[in-house]
Amino acid sequence: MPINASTLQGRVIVDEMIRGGVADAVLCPGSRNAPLAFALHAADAAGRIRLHVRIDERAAGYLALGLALAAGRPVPIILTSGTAVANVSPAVFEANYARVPLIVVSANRPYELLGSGANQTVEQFGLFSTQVRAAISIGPASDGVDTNSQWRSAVGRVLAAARGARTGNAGPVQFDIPLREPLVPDPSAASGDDLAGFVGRPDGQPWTWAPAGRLDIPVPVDLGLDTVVVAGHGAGSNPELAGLPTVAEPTAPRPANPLHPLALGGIKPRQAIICGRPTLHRGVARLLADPQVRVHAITTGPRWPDVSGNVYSTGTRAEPSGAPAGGWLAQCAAEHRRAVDAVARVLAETTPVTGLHVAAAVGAAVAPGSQLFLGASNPIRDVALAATVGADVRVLSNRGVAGIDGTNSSAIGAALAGGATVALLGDLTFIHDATGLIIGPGEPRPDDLRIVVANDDGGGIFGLLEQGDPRYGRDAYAGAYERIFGTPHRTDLAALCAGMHVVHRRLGVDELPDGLAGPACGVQVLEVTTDRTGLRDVHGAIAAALAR
Ligand SMILES: Cc1ncc(C[n+]2csc(CCOP(=O)(O)OP(=O)(O)O)c2C)c(N)n1
Ligand SMILES: [Mg+2]
Repeated sequence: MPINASTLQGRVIVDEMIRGGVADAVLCPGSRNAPLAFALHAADAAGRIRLHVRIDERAAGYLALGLALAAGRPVPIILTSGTAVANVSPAVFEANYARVPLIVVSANRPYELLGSGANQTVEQFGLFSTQVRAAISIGPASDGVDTNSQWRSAVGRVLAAARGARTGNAGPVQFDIPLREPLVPDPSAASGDDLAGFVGRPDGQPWTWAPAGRLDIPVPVDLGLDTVVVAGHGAGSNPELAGLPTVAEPTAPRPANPLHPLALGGIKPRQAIICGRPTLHRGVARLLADPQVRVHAITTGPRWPDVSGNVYSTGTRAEPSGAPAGGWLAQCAAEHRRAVDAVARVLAETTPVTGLHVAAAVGAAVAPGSQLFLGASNPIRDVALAATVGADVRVLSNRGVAGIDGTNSSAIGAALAGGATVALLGDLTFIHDATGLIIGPGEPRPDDLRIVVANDDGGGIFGLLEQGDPRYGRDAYAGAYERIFGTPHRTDLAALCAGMHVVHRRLGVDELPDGLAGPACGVQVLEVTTDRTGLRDVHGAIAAALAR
């Protein structure tokens, strides 16, 4: 009995993705995507791919993102039609701006049903608009028509676009596949890997070999000017700049010559070299906006950041001339020390435990060789300000659009692909992705993921922004601040974790070193109670200590 067309299409697409380098795939249940689901299950059983099944598409999208981020290879997420597709939008946005090869494989109704009122049928092809590198579709399979090379070459285009093979710009891709019924294999049809003659290239090769190229655009930079490097998210490695004082965000390569972000207030650079995309510090933003400062932007892809419109030159690599003055380097080193000491002194003198204390403890305790996944909002800022992270710890974070969503899922993906991982996140970030903690029986689970939640019962960051300034929000609109920005939730994290069969422990900040050193036991949540009411004062005290 011949294999029905949709079943064959599912098998060929999965086979070609594996040949093209896909090692993990995420699947959410549905009927329309059943041919792909069967094919993925068979490939997983044959040991050709690792399949992760999840219920919530938003969480699943972020799981795929975390897997792709840590593994550095494309990860497809396979979805049914309708709102399922819309639910991966957050992960697609993040993948776009963080340049992560996430492939949304959206099963569709045959296109002639669009607009007919057919159930669960929406205009989903092209839904992601400017957010994807490419939106690619293939026609529905038809019995007896040889479309093998069309399908396999389409998979090749999808993978090349996701990797940025021809652009230097990896990112998300939509692969929309209309599927006709029957959506299940005929019971008497041959085994799960029979391709009915729709075979790939010999020796497991991909149909189209498309190696990823690199952009190489040198720009001259005179290092004789007093220069700082600001290394942001997605910064490549720039050995030619290693000797320069560098304000590095936690996800940038660890600098040889670090400059604390608060040290910028005490120096007067003439030149700044942006590497990657800075996202965190207001002092950096002020420096880059200063018209007296010559700004170069060095990025690995086709885009470069220029928020204030002040960039003087841009390329993918600096071609240096001259050498930094010894006095300048000494001054930067001294300001760096002063800032590090001021933060440490103020934290030692502050009684309520803040996220800064937790970040310092986590940074010191992360085991060498493991990963640190940082949540948006204060945790990544706290690490930048108060923590020293070992050079052999790989730091990851969703800084593309800095959402507080999907972080548990991303950290789980990173741990599944990259091994032992500590995640540090805020309480709103944690509960926002509660469904991300659900890992069904039999699904691959991280061996060692410790999610540290700094729980200040709300959004502590707003206390540091204009909204939390006593002159505006906090006092002027009594009562409003806490409800509309603080957003306390009183969630019982222990009960939440219990419901999802996730180990939960409540620790004091001084117990974190032990909590992070103990033996691996799958996914654990380590909750530390923190205080956000005094956060603004702590930051004020650090600024005052530095001004002295
Ligand atoms: C999806 C999304 N919604 C809203 C925001 C705006 N936002 C930024 S930080 C923040 C509060 C985060 O609170 P929490 O995770 O507890 O960290 P904390 O600020 O307390 O350290 C919010 C709501 C966002 N970045 N992303
Ligand atoms: Mg919080």
